[in-house]
Amino acid sequence: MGASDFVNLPNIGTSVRRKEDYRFLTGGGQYTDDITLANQSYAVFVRSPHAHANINSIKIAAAKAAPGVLDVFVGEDVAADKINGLPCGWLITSTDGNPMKEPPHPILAQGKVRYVGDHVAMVVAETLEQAKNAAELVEVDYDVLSAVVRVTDAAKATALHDAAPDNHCYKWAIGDKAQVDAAFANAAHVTKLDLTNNRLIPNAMEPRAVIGSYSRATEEYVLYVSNQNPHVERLLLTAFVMGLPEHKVRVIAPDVGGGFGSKIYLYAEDVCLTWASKKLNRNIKWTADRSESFVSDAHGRDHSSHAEMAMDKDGKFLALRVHTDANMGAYLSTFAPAVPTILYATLLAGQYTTSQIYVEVDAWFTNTAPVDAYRGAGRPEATYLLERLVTRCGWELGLAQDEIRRRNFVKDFPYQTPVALQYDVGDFHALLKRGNELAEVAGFEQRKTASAAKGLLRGMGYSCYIEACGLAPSNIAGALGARAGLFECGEVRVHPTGSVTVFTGSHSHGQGHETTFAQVVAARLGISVDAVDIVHGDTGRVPFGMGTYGSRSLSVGGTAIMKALDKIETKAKKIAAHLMEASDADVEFANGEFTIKGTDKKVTFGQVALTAYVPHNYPLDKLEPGLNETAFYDPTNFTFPSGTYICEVELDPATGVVRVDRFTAVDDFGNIINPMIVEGQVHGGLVQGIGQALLENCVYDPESGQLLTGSFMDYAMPRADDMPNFTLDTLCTPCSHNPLGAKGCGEAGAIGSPPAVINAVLDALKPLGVIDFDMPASPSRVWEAIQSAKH
Ligand code: MCN
Repeated sequence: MGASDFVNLPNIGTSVRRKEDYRFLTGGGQYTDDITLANQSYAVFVRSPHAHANINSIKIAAAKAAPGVLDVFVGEDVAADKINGLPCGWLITSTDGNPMKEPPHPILAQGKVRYVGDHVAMVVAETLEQAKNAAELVEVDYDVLSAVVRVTDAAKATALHDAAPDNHCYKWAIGDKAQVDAAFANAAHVTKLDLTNNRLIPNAMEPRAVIGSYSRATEEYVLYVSNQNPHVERLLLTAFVMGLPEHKVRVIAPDVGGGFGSKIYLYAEDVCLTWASKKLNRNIKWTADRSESFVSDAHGRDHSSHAEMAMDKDGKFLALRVHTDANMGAYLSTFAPAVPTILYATLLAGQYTTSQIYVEVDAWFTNTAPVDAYRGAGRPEATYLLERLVTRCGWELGLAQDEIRRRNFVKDFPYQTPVALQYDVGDFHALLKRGNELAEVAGFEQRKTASAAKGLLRGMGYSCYIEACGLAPSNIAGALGARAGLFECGEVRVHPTGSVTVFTGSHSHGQGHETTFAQVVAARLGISVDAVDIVHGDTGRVPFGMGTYGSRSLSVGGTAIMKALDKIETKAKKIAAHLMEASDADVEFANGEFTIKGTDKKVTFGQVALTAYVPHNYPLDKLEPGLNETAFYDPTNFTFPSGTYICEVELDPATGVVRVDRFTAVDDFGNIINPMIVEGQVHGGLVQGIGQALLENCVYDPESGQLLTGSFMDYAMPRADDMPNFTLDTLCTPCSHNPLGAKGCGEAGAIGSPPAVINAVLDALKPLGVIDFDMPASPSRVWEAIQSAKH
């Protein structure tokens, strides 16, 4: 079925209420920490208080003797059982001929700690209280070493790893440097900008949690874990770390209270608890407290970049040159190398026809928590850089923010960028036009005058983003050097009474798949949404899956389900043909009914389902009973959502307080299954993006390497009263290569919004002489910028 037929089916494009919400709103959700297994014990981790130190000794005798303690483990215990370090590095290949440095990432530290929060020992006791008390008795003798936290200082700092004496991890580049340099040499105007993309701490509402369980009877492990991709977690755990046969490990990711990318990797705690559950023959639970989450969840962003745009005299972009230093933290996290490379540099063409682009990335180790994917992963960093630079180009040439963009938009599709991606569809002019209308741009000057009358400044900022999601086409990822393919799996099981259970490799941790995937199935089969259940998050029930990240679930996971439905329809037509004594080729299926063209014969989907399992006069020699199909789907391209975001801020120059007064977002997500859920996704993304731009900032002390923003007292999360009422709209150019015509929507808000906010802040501050500013635009930082511009 093609996208144009699909979109006209009942239930598609309808704001069906979320099926999962009754469970969540009535306290019926079951998160990992809600699960209590028989004979359950509790783990507590002893973590490094230092950013960088050699470990002289660890004394555990007193802790072992403490009441209720089952055992205390250190790095040597794990190593003695031949447990490998966490997997890293295999996603990309460096491009300068020097192999990427992939130093070991031990499950528990061995001889050295490299960031505050690094795992030193694990205490397991009968109760959580006892485990906590015993952890206090573990004595670690450290020799403190000097620490480095900023990428810009990394090259000259004390080495974290023997394998990387200058703390350099890898170099990666894309584009033709010689051609870019030549274009710069002939440019009428060059705009330059230095930018920092601030480090963020993910802070999902549910902290990470794990239960390790082992059965001596079946020799099987079960790992309950708050995770976004249980099959990948199992693969990494068994094949890369523990050397276990995969079929002996079941990973269950039950209800998960948000992940935002921070729960796609295998963490040390997951391995420790799985390993120790067999050693102690006990079920063991660990749940991070909020302070632990701050220091030990993988962080996001943390780029330092220099960008230059070469233009002709009319502001037409000729070439873009970017150098980025990316902070990888103390160890290379599992998916981290892909973030500042294939997910970042390939997006730097943006919505524009810049014909030459060269991007060079250096990745560095520092004494900070490992950095990995966080909502958008690389794409917010690319969009922030490009959209800040484009606004600056406009200022320097005296062109309005929308005009400089309009002059450079891609108009013809498909469009091949100079940095690997091929955009299939889009209409950037239409998005900008609609954005300008909804944002009431014509009335801006009047609003600015009204603000001025109150002693306030007003500014307006644009961001026209495009992102690549629906990760991933394995062929494109492979061509970019990725050493792993990606696809998704869906199984559709039709029951005899015509209800349906779908097993999907996608994992919902807030995105509403139990509703939207059910809408897709109900629409195709002509049954009610309530007759469809979606099962996810359990390697024991779902055949296989690559999980949820990169806004891929609908376009990749949903399409896998569509492919399984194609097979269901083909087989169901055969059964219907048998029932109606006709040829398969003459059977048509629509609205839950099978008919024979030109006759009044018909059978319902329910009749066919029953016949599949309770065959009567069934042609068993020609047709198997049952109606249960599985499909795997690997797309041929990414999907490319795009949008125009326009932010208007009001700023008090006396206090530096910035208030977002208006925010308009017009997105193109292709065909939409559930507008209400999509709107919710956009709201969430916008709040995260505006949070990064105004409030959130992870700060390590540059001398000691201590995390200074280690609680919500110091790390400012966005709250409802920091946000305006958003003005939202969507336009649609259907994705050309999936049968849903859908593009991803889960990250767009976080990708597109930060530059819109900072461009607005700078627009307001420009009259005071402030022309550059790094996120977050917190009151003290804005006030300081105003003061320094005065002197
Ligand atoms: N959808 C739709 N029509 C479209 C596109 C999507 O109806 N054209 C629906 C989908 O069916 C799905 C939801 O919108 O119910 C999001 O779909 P999609 O864009 O495919 O994104 P994913 O489901 O793959 O979610 C991943 C994305 C990412 S990468 C992050 S990070 C993120 C996000 O989703 N983390 C989240 N949104 C989150 N929302 C919550 N509540 N919690 C998180 O951790």
